Amino acid sequence: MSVARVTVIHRRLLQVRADDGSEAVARPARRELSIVCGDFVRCELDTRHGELNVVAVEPRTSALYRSNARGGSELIAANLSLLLVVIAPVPEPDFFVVDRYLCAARCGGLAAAVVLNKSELPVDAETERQLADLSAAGYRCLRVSAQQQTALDQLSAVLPRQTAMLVGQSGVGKSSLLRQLVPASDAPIGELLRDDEGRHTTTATRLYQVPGGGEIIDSPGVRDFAPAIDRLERSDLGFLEIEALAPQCRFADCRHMREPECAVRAAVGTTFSARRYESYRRLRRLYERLSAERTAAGERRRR
Ligand SMILES: Nc1nc2c(ncn2[C@@H]2O[C@H](COP(=O)(O)OP(=O)(O)OP(=O)(O)O)[C@@H](O)[C@H]2O)c(=O)[nH]1
Ligand SMILES: [Mg+2]
Ligand SMILES: [Zn+2]
Repeated sequence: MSVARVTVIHRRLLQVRADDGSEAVARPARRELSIVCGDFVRCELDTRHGELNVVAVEPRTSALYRSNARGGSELIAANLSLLLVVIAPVPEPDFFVVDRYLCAARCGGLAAAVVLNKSELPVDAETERQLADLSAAGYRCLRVSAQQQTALDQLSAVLPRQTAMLVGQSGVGKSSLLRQLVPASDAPIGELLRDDEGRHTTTATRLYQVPGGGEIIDSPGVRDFAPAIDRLERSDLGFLEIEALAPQCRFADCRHMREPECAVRAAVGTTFSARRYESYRRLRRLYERLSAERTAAGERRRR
């Protein structure tokens, strides 16, 4: 029995990498095993069929989860240490999605950074303002260009000893960055599909080894993202500004919505960006709606 790393999953077929770097195809031995990219799995050779079977998943050191539409948690990837939230001047960034990834990272025990790719293109004033607010809040922001190969050393400098994951909207250049960081990384045919306009788009979450050390995961582009609600820190939902301000609120269980003497609301427009606060309010409402739906679904099941 040996432990291997899951690099990619195609339906019920996994690709796993052994310590010596060799890759093999494996199959979960049981249906109930929930396995994602980045998992360490115990494998056994089924000598009858000559197949590798995954018999168990090792405990995860960290994980990235999202909420599905019913408020359930879905695991996206495991054993990560750094989330790289990629944006670009085009397509137009959705900073509410950026915030939610940053919250999921914070609450999942991962470091996070915002990466502005295509930085050789003009960056509009609104994007500049949002990046300045995120920097002021304590998030690391990098500016790179995969195409011009600008400042990629800043990105590769953070990768050794990390398992980083590239996330963000489709078309921001995640796979282009990956190809710069891992030159031998041609994603296998089938994982790159042409979309309606003939563009390549990534369809599988896959882990690669970075030549200079560390690992990096490329993932399909998203339109939206909601962190798993049961993983969010109740008081601040993962917002760094609120984490810092909340101890000064009058009530220990302040939700920073309508409560009196709320230090968070008092800081809005000065040290706490109004857009970030609006982002918090939207996530808070989503959190409460999904929590209520889950409670109702639980009660229906009990009846
Ligand atoms: N101008 C410019 N274009 C870039 C840069 N990096 C990537 N692109 C282009 O942006 C487009 C999308 O790049 P991808 O790397 O496929 O984007 P992605 O984020 O992987 O997209 P999905 O796989 O659909 O999520 C391609 O046409 C790239 O050539 C850059 O630094 N500057
Ligand atoms: Mg891609
Ligand atoms: Zn408060």
